[in-house]
Amino acid sequence: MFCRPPASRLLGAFLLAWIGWSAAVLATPPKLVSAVSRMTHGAAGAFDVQLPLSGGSGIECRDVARGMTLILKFDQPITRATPRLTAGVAMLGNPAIATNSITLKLTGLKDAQSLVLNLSNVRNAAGETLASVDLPFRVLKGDLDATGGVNATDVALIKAAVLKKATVRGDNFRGDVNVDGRLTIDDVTLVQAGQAKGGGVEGRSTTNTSKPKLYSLRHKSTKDPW
Ligand SMILES: [Ca+2]
Ligand SMILES: [Ca+2]
Repeated sequence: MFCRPPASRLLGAFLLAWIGWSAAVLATPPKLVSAVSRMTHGAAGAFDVQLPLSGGSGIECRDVARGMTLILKFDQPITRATPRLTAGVAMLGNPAIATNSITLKLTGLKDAQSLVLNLSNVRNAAGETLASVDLPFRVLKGDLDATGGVNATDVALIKAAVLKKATVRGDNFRGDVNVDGRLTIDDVTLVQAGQAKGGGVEGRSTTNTSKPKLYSLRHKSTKDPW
Protein backbone atom coordinates (compact mmCIF):
# COMPACT_ATOMS: atom_id res chain seq x y z
CA MET A 1 0.00 0.00 0.00
CA PHE A 2 1.36 3.40 -1.00
CA CYS A 3 2.09 5.72 1.92
CA ARG A 4 2.36 9.41 1.32
CA PRO A 5 5.54 10.84 2.97
CA PRO A 6 4.90 13.30 5.78
CA ALA A 7 5.05 17.00 4.89
CA SER A 8 8.07 17.53 7.13
CA ARG A 9 10.05 14.98 5.12
CA LEU A 10 9.09 16.67 1.86
CA LEU A 11 10.15 20.03 3.25
CA GLY A 12 13.47 18.56 4.39
CA ALA A 13 14.12 17.08 0.96
CA PHE A 14 13.29 20.42 -0.67
CA LEU A 15 15.65 22.30 1.67
CA LEU A 16 18.47 19.85 0.98
CA ALA A 17 17.96 20.27 -2.77
CA TRP A 18 17.88 24.07 -2.45
CA ILE A 19 21.06 24.11 -0.35
CA GLY A 20 22.78 21.89 -2.90
CA TRP A 21 21.66 24.12 -5.76
CA SER A 22 22.79 27.28 -3.91
CA ALA A 23 26.19 25.76 -3.18
CA ALA A 24 26.58 24.86 -6.85
CA VAL A 25 25.74 28.43 -7.89
CA LEU A 26 28.08 30.00 -5.33
CA ALA A 27 30.82 27.60 -6.33
CA THR A 28 30.98 29.14 -9.79
CA PRO A 29 34.05 31.36 -10.12
CA PRO A 30 33.43 34.99 -11.14
CA LYS A 31 33.21 35.72 -14.83
CA LEU A 32 33.99 39.07 -16.49
CA VAL A 33 30.88 40.06 -18.46
CA SER A 34 31.57 43.62 -19.66
CA ALA A 35 34.07 46.47 -19.65
CA VAL A 36 33.83 50.17 -20.50
CA SER A 37 35.96 53.30 -20.50
CA ARG A 38 33.95 56.06 -18.80
CA MET A 39 34.55 59.80 -19.05
CA THR A 40 32.48 62.75 -17.86
CA HIS A 41 31.80 65.28 -20.62
CA GLY A 42 31.24 68.40 -18.57
CA ALA A 43 27.56 69.19 -18.07
CA ALA A 44 26.59 66.64 -20.74
CA GLY A 45 27.34 63.85 -18.28
CA ALA A 46 29.24 60.58 -18.39
CA PHE A 47 29.50 58.40 -21.48
CA ASP A 48 30.98 54.95 -21.90
CA VAL A 49 33.07 53.51 -24.71
CA GLN A 50 32.36 49.80 -24.77
CA LEU A 51 35.45 47.61 -24.62
CA PRO A 52 34.52 44.25 -26.13
CA LEU A 53 35.89 41.16 -24.44
CA SER A 54 36.36 39.31 -27.72
CA GLY A 55 36.18 39.81 -31.46
CA GLY A 56 38.48 42.83 -31.67
CA SER A 57 39.53 45.36 -29.05
CA GLY A 58 37.70 48.60 -28.32
CA ILE A 59 39.19 52.02 -29.02
CA GLU A 60 39.08 54.98 -26.63
CA CYS A 61 39.17 57.97 -29.00
CA ARG A 62 38.86 60.75 -26.41
CA ASP A 63 41.81 62.62 -24.95
CA VAL A 64 43.45 60.49 -22.25
CA ALA A 65 45.76 63.26 -21.02
CA ARG A 66 43.86 63.29 -17.72
CA GLY A 67 43.73 59.53 -17.58
CA MET A 68 40.94 57.08 -18.18
CA THR A 69 38.64 55.09 -15.97
CA LEU A 70 37.81 51.46 -16.68
CA ILE A 71 34.74 49.83 -15.19
CA LEU A 72 34.67 46.06 -15.33
CA LYS A 73 31.57 44.10 -14.43
CA PHE A 74 31.33 40.51 -13.26
CA ASP A 75 28.44 38.08 -13.11
CA GLN A 76 28.44 38.02 -9.31
CA PRO A 77 29.82 39.96 -6.32
CA ILE A 78 33.58 39.81 -5.96
CA THR A 79 35.82 40.47 -3.00
CA ARG A 80 39.27 40.90 -4.54
CA ALA A 81 41.20 41.08 -7.80
CA THR A 82 44.74 41.86 -8.87
CA PRO A 83 45.12 44.08 -11.97
CA ARG A 84 48.28 44.58 -13.99
CA LEU A 85 49.19 45.72 -17.46
CA THR A 86 50.76 43.06 -19.64
CA ALA A 87 51.00 45.33 -22.69
CA GLY A 88 51.08 49.09 -23.17
CA VAL A 89 52.21 52.08 -21.13
CA ALA A 90 50.13 53.42 -18.21
CA MET A 91 50.10 53.60 -14.45
CA LEU A 92 47.35 51.70 -12.64
CA GLY A 93 45.58 53.06 -9.59
CA ASN A 94 44.22 50.87 -6.85
CA PRO A 95 41.14 48.90 -7.91
CA ALA A 96 37.90 49.98 -6.25
CA ILE A 97 35.59 47.01 -5.82
CA ALA A 98 31.84 47.56 -5.39
CA THR A 99 29.64 44.46 -5.45
CA ASN A 100 29.91 43.16 -9.03
CA SER A 101 32.24 45.77 -10.45
CA ILE A 102 35.82 47.01 -10.38
CA THR A 103 36.68 50.63 -11.13
CA LEU A 104 40.26 51.22 -12.16
CA LYS A 105 41.93 54.53 -12.95
CA LEU A 106 44.76 54.65 -15.49
CA THR A 107 47.11 57.61 -15.81
CA GLY A 108 50.29 58.41 -17.70
CA LEU A 109 48.87 57.00 -20.92
CA LYS A 110 50.51 57.84 -24.19
CA ASP A 111 48.33 58.16 -27.24
CA ALA A 112 48.14 55.65 -30.08
CA GLN A 113 48.87 52.41 -28.30
CA SER A 114 47.43 48.98 -27.63
CA LEU A 115 47.14 47.83 -24.05
CA VAL A 116 46.18 44.64 -22.27
CA LEU A 117 44.84 44.73 -18.73
CA ASN A 118 45.15 41.42 -16.95
CA LEU A 119 43.04 40.63 -13.89
CA SER A 120 44.11 37.71 -11.77
CA ASN A 121 42.97 36.18 -8.52
CA VAL A 122 39.39 37.44 -8.92
CA ARG A 123 37.54 35.93 -5.98
CA ASN A 124 33.99 35.75 -4.74
CA ALA A 125 32.92 35.53 -1.10
CA ALA A 126 33.00 31.74 -1.24
CA GLY A 127 36.68 31.84 -2.22
CA GLU A 128 36.05 30.64 -5.76
CA THR A 129 38.65 32.23 -8.01
CA LEU A 130 38.90 33.29 -11.61
CA ALA A 131 42.58 32.67 -12.22
CA SER A 132 43.13 35.18 -15.01
CA VAL A 133 41.34 37.20 -17.65
CA ASP A 134 42.66 39.68 -20.23
CA LEU A 135 41.00 42.88 -21.42
CA PRO A 136 42.67 44.20 -24.58
CA PHE A 137 41.89 47.78 -25.61
CA ARG A 138 43.41 50.64 -27.58
CA VAL A 139 43.69 54.41 -27.30
CA LEU A 140 43.79 56.57 -30.40
CA LYS A 141 42.79 60.21 -30.09
CA GLY A 142 40.37 61.26 -32.80
CA ASP A 143 39.50 57.80 -34.13
CA LEU A 144 35.80 58.52 -33.96
CA ASP A 145 34.70 55.55 -36.04
CA ALA A 146 37.04 53.07 -34.31
CA THR A 147 38.88 51.91 -37.42
CA GLY A 148 42.35 52.02 -35.87
CA GLY A 149 43.38 55.12 -37.83
CA VAL A 150 42.50 58.82 -37.92
CA ASN A 151 41.63 60.01 -41.40
CA ALA A 152 39.33 62.23 -43.45
CA THR A 153 36.27 60.23 -42.42
CA ASP A 154 36.83 61.04 -38.75
CA VAL A 155 37.35 64.70 -39.61
CA ALA A 156 34.19 64.76 -41.70
CA LEU A 157 32.16 63.22 -38.87
CA ILE A 158 33.10 65.85 -36.32
CA LYS A 159 32.77 68.70 -38.81
CA ALA A 160 29.26 67.58 -39.67
CA ALA A 161 28.29 67.46 -36.01
CA VAL A 162 29.76 70.91 -35.32
CA LEU A 163 27.98 72.38 -38.33
CA LYS A 164 24.70 71.05 -36.98
CA LYS A 165 25.50 72.57 -33.57
CA ALA A 166 24.80 69.15 -32.11
CA THR A 167 24.79 68.62 -28.38
CA VAL A 168 26.78 65.75 -26.88
CA ARG A 169 24.60 62.64 -26.78
CA GLY A 170 24.89 58.90 -26.60
CA ASP A 171 25.29 58.58 -30.35
CA ASN A 172 27.90 61.28 -30.89
CA PHE A 173 29.92 61.61 -27.69
CA ARG A 174 33.02 60.14 -29.35
CA GLY A 175 33.30 63.39 -31.24
CA ASP A 176 33.78 65.35 -28.00
CA VAL A 177 37.46 64.50 -28.09
CA ASN A 178 38.49 67.10 -25.51
CA VAL A 179 35.69 65.92 -23.20
CA ASP A 180 34.40 69.41 -22.40
CA GLY A 181 30.76 68.54 -23.05
CA ARG A 182 30.53 70.43 -26.36
CA LEU A 183 31.17 69.63 -30.01
CA THR A 184 33.24 72.54 -31.27
CA ILE A 185 36.11 73.57 -33.52
CA ASP A 186 38.46 72.51 -30.73
CA ASP A 187 37.40 68.90 -31.31
CA VAL A 188 37.81 69.35 -35.06
CA THR A 189 41.33 70.63 -34.47
CA LEU A 190 42.21 67.60 -32.36
CA VAL A 191 40.92 65.17 -34.96
CA GLN A 192 42.74 67.03 -37.72
CA ALA A 193 45.93 66.84 -35.65
CA GLY A 194 45.49 63.08 -35.44
CA GLN A 195 44.97 62.90 -39.17
CA ALA A 196 48.10 64.97 -39.79
CA LYS A 197 50.13 62.72 -37.51
CA GLY A 198 49.09 59.65 -39.48
CA GLY A 199 49.66 56.14 -38.26
CA GLY A 200 47.27 54.39 -35.96
CA VAL A 201 46.97 51.41 -33.71
CA GLU A 202 47.05 47.89 -34.94
CA GLY A 203 44.32 45.48 -34.13
CA ARG A 204 41.19 44.08 -35.53
CA SER A 205 38.35 46.51 -36.07
CA THR A 206 35.46 45.94 -33.79
CA THR A 207 31.83 46.24 -34.61
CA ASN A 208 30.63 46.75 -31.06
CA THR A 209 32.77 49.64 -29.91
CA SER A 210 30.23 52.43 -29.59
CA LYS A 211 30.62 53.59 -33.12
CA PRO A 212 29.49 57.15 -33.60
CA LYS A 213 26.48 57.82 -35.68
CA LEU A 214 27.16 61.51 -35.28
CA TYR A 215 25.44 62.67 -38.39
CA SER A 216 25.29 61.15 -41.77
CA LEU A 217 27.81 62.53 -44.19
CA ARG A 218 25.00 63.47 -46.52
CA HIS A 219 24.32 66.31 -44.09
CA LYS A 220 27.82 67.60 -44.53
CA SER A 221 27.97 71.07 -45.98
CA THR A 222 29.60 71.39 -49.35
CA LYS A 223 31.21 74.53 -48.06
CA ASP A 224 34.11 73.77 -45.76
CA PRO A 225 34.16 76.44 -43.03
CA TRP A 226 37.49 75.38 -41.52
CA1 LIG B 1 38.99 56.27 -37.93
CA1 LIG C 1 34.54 69.27 -27.09
